[in-house]
Amino acid sequence: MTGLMHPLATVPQDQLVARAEADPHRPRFHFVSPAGWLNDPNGVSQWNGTYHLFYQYNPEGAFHHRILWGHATSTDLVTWLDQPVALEPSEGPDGDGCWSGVLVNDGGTPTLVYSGRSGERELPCVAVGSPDLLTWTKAPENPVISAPPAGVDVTAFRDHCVWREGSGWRQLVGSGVRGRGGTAFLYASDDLRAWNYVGPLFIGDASAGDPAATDWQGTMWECVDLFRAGAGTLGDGADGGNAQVDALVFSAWDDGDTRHPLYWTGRYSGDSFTPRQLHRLDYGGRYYYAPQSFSDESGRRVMFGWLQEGRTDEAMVEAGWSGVMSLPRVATLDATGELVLAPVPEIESLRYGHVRLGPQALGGFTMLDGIDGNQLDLELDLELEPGSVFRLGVLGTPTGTGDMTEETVIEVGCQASEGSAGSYLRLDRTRSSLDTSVDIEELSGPVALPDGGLRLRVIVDHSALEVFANGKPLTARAYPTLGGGSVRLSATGPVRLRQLDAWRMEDVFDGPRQLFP
Ligand code: DQQ
Repeated sequence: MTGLMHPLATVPQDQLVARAEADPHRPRFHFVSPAGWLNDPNGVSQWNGTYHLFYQYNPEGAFHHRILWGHATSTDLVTWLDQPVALEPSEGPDGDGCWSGVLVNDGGTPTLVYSGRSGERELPCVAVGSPDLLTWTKAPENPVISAPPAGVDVTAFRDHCVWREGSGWRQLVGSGVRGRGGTAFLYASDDLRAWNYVGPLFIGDASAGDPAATDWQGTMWECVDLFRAGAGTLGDGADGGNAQVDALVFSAWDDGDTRHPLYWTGRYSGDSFTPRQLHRLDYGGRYYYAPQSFSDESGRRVMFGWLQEGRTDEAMVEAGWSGVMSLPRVATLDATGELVLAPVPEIESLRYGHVRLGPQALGGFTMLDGIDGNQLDLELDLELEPGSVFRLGVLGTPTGTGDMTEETVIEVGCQASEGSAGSYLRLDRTRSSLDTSVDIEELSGPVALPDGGLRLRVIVDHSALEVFANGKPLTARAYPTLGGGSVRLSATGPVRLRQLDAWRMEDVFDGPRQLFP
């Protein structure tokens, strides 16, 4: 621990875990840090069968400062075991923080590439792990790249994507070219220590579109993540749907503002990426930030993201914890060349207390009897007629008159006719909480409803909410004050519920956790 305590470290460290555990908003089947602050997923991987989740961690309190790498392992992607802190700042290039990075297999040696922070400077560093990945030794060569590319005025320079290519290594470092847009700089190396600058993978255009738009590219790209997404279309129809599609995922950042995760589809070849289409990765924007993915031993592309808080900095500090890791998601490519996201099926092992409803027509409010609470997994199969709207209220507190004092509403609307506004998914949090200090901004995005068909998955874990509508995710946070967990359905216009399956979900942590396990 640092000798000097941060002014926000107002909760004594020995009380942080108990404080965090007592918070009704704390998720029980999503990964959260033992207490204190959590942000980006790092070094996500599977090594000899075991899944590793490292994360940006401040055990001093629920604020972003002097970041370490927390570490947890899992054999099933469901339950997690806390492991000792993997990386901690030390005198040198990471003296002020061990920021985001990745894990690679260097000929059998687990190796981390991360951003060391010293003052305002962030530079790539390397650490080598013991065979069990529990102890890490920093490379004497750190920083392994001594400065951003010469002659380029960069907005920032951090976060890494590293892969084996041919007989060498390649690395992307997230950045932005001032006055132009976000970018990822490409480097090559034989040994992960000496890197040659290749060039920008490509440079985004920050002047394209409205900076307030939900798909604005930002002035810097954080947490760049390049991977082969599968065979599909690059969008021009000329490829017959059989083109190799690569995805470049990044988190659009601007001047300290974490905006939203986006991805380009296109083709990585040679030393550059030819972008074809830009998409939103999650309609929750900053509530699913800094995602990182890996290919697991079965070949699935598994992705984690950071669910930021929607409450004030003071409320986080008071709560003793901040930040939730998303459930791991599998990413696949659909026929239109867009990513489809779904929680890994392993999560279903937490389900109990099954209730089924349908088939039936929906109209006014239908309460979901037999299932309520704030740890739920709901699967709905619906059919919407053009112009109709379906609503699912969760985390509701009944008043006794049929109304809800608090309620978080997921809404899906079906396009009325050709040429009218398209079908959409929307989250209405205006009545989520009586606490007026929490964020209630509306979140939404387009969703295709072929023949009116909608597969909706809604996962509620206290303040964490993950919604998937025909594979389009919307992640958010909600902070009801009354503790209600009612669920109800309603529709305007003809909506048919083919089937609803609902389950309660088990906790994944038992027993008290430790800040430093
Ligand atoms: N958070 C990290 C950075 C990254 C940002 C610092 C994204 O490495 O750019 O904790 O949330």
